[in-house]
Amino acid sequence: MNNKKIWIEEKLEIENGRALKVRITKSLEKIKSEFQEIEVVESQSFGKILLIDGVIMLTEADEFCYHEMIAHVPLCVHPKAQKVLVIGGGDGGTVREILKHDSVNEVDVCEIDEKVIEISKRHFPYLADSFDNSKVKIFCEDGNKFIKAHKDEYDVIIVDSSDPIGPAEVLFRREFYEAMYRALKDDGIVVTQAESFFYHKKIIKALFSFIKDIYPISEYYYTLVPTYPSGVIGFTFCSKKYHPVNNFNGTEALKLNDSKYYNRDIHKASFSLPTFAQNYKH
Ligand code: SPD
Repeated sequence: MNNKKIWIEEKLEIENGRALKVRITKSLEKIKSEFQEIEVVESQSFGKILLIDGVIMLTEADEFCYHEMIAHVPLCVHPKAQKVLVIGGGDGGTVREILKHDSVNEVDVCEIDEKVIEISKRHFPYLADSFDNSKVKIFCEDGNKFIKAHKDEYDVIIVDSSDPIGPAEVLFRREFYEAMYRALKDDGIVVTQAESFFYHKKIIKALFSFIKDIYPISEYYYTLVPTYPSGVIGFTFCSKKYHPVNNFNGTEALKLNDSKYYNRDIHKASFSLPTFAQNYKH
């Protein structure tokens, strides 16, 4: 992106001819890592924006809608999550939310691209400073390889990935979900970024075609993020024991007193899908 360009236009194969356009005012930094192109721009209405390969990862204005929901939903269902793994999440927003749960005493972060962490520390310290917490251990490794080396270890695994193109493609495959199952303790929960029910029916259906064979409980929930394609993004909820609504008593949720999106009602409501999307997980 150069300084003459005034719009970000996200055009992705998976968006099927649709694009999101955001007016930018300044290019702040752009680097090419071993894996991808990483950019930070200033925008007219959404504050700073982090892009990877031209795709919006987060904006300052609405990142909380995503990070609160990917972290608090599993951590308010699990009765005592102590050890948590984040795969991806190099901006630090998901870790910031996980650290709000007192039961958590270790957060391992497996981010393939150390440059994402570096650039986030420079431009989004209110997210990436979470990596300096003594409970956090960072592994700059391939998540697909990392997960195979861990067994019966995690209470909660959160996959905060980009889209299934490029380095994250492998994170949408059956073998990766099987490996996460083995890395979980007996009552563990996995939550993964799983795209929009408006635009990505094929991706969601493909995920559930194998998730439901692997995990006794598999559900889909969503959040609203204006700067993601269609304004909606969802998550898989894969669990060995706890159901996200039936085993949710709200006690942990009540302790979160600075959330801007997440609350007990949103937790339950986010699992209620529009009629057209209800069969995507069958
Ligand atoms: N279509 C873009 C989806 C990106 C989801 N992950 C963003 C990372 C924010 N921590």
